[in-house]
Amino acid sequence: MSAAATQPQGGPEAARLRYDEGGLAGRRQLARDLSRLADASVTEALRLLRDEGAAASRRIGFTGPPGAGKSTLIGRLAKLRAARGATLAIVAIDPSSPKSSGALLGDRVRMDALLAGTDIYIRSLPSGRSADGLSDNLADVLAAIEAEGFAEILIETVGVGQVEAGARALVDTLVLAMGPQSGDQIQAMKAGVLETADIVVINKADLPGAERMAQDIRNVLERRSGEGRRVPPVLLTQASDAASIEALSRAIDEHEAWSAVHVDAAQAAEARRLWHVRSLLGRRVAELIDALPANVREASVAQIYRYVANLMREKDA
Ligand SMILES: Nc1nc2c(ncn2[C@@H]2O[C@H](COP(=O)(O)OP(=O)(O)O)[C@@H](O)[C@H]2O)c(=O)[nH]1
Ligand SMILES: [Mg+2]
Repeated sequence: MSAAATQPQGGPEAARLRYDEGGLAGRRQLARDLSRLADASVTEALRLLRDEGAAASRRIGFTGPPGAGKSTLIGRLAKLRAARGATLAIVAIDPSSPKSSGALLGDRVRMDALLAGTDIYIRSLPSGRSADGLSDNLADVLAAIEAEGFAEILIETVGVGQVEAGARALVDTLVLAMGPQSGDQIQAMKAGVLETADIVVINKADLPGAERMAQDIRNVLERRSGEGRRVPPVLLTQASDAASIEALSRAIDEHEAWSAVHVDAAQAAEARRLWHVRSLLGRRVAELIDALPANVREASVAQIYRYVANLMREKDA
């Protein structure tokens, strides 16, 4: 068989084949690509991009305040879903500055221990200079992992109310995880994250106040639900309670099934591509502005704008 004939053409089955064929070599290549992406210029990132023809991975995002138990939940969910045969990658965005990366390291050590012996790919990303708690190059990284043919990508982001609406386009299912502390709850309701979440999780159900908080949130969500709008389920989870993790996993599957009927896949894919382009352009403009010569920096706003627009036309078009 020719090499071309063995190239899978898309669809989840093909993705799995491709992943299996890639095996360890594929993983090593992916690790190299991701390391290169970590400090790639936009031009390099575009060169590394392999978004054409890749089957889409199911992307499940987890957001919520630090300490809510996102890493713990993701680790357990990943283990559960991998056991069903899904090829899985985890992307964890590091909220900390380089100085305090101890927290991330702790996460990684715990997650690695939990997932030892499984086939799950884990990658951490620094949140970079973006203010929204997302990594600058998250879209690039997700595209690279997707091109490797993983069936699912679990993404841990931080912060409540910081994931901007556009970035919502990067994931298929967004899980908001909180602990039973009322501070988180009030913050979440203010920030309107409840509206963007597909599933709400009150983790640490073993702690006091969890049940009450879940009920409060259900009330808020039901009051806000409009005609024909989906009301996100509110689940109670506890890391040590396997049944609660299974229930969360089922809720994710149910959201996928709901989306298959109610979400226009082509439109969602388009929104995702456009968000990616927007992210690349934002970084590209920042690169050009950072490198402006001194004499241009002193010019007026409109002049600098035209200068940068011209640079882009010359160098990028
Ligand atoms: N009591 C209790 N603690 C939990 C539970 N899930 C996670 N934790 C603990 O909460 C802390 C923060 O968890 P972590 O997963 O790192 O939270 P993240 O910052 O949201 O990723 C860790 O010490 C976990 O062991 C739970 O269900 N109950
Ligand atoms: Mg974490």
